[in-house]
Amino acid sequence: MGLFDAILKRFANRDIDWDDLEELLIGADLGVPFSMEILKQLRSLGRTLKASDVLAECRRRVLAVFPETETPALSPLASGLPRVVLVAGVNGTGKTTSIAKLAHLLTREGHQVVLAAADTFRAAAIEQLDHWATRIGVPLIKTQYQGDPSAVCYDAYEAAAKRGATHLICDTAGRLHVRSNLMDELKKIERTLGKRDPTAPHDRILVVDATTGSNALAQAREFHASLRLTGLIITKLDGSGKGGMAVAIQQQLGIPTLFIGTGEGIEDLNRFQRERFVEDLL
Ligand SMILES: Nc1nc2c(ncn2[C@@H]2O[C@H](COP(=O)(O)OP(=O)(O)OP(=O)(O)O)[C@@H](O)[C@H]2O)c(=O)[nH]1
Ligand SMILES: [Mg+2]
Repeated sequence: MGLFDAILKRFANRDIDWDDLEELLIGADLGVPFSMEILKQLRSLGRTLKASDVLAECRRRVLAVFPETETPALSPLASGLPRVVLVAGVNGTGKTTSIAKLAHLLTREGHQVVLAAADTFRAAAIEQLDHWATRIGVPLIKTQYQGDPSAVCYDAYEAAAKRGATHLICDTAGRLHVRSNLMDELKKIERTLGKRDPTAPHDRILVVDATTGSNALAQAREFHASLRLTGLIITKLDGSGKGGMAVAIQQQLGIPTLFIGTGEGIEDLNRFQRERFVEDLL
């Protein structure tokens, strides 16, 4: 049940109860500050509100959080050099799968993608990405299990540049945002890529799982402190999570959601469209 249905159901035949409404807004992962703002705004109207007043205000407010964007995310660089996309996140959020879907999406749009298997930490991770790369027909640069992730990215950049690829997407091992040694490894990858192109990595994307609720905000905050994130992929929106964290993360950290994942299949990734997203969220 979406937030709108919940509000309609609860306040259909009675006046708005502010505590109830606060609980619903926060329960939708919109974030405390944002929920408080909406409540304050509604209260300031100073009259008896109907559920429809609340819905209209929520829709207006949520839409306004997301900036209008002119250029699509991950457009090829004007220089013709590979656009380097570093993908990170906690364990199991859907990084590797999302990278495969993203490579497929970009390929379908006519771009040339190279993948780097920089998760050398988990033995099966390289195989997993290799399998996807073969299936979608994009080159994968890899090393042996427990190899140096930075070295893989460096080599992958060479390969991507040589092929004239438009995009290099680097998969990384899942890591807990509270483990500083693992966060340092990401920074090392970043520095290594910067040796080949001082403007790389151009995108530092965090993958969050929609079903983790408000913990996604904590993850974003920590990864942002280390990596200065440029965007978000929200996965598993086919599950119970509605993606309210996109609002909280955009509003509190200024990080835009770029893509959303809605399944385990290769086609199940879409560019973020704010109107559509808000409709689904509410
Ligand atoms: N339902 C659903 N499942 C997804 C989605 N994205 C990924 N998954 C599943 O989530 C599981 C983990 O996906 P991975 O891509 O391996 O996640 P990861 O972040 O690379 O995991 P680690 O490398 O171990 O940190 C797999 O079973 C995927 O099929 C999605 O959008 N919807
Ligand atoms: Mg992975």
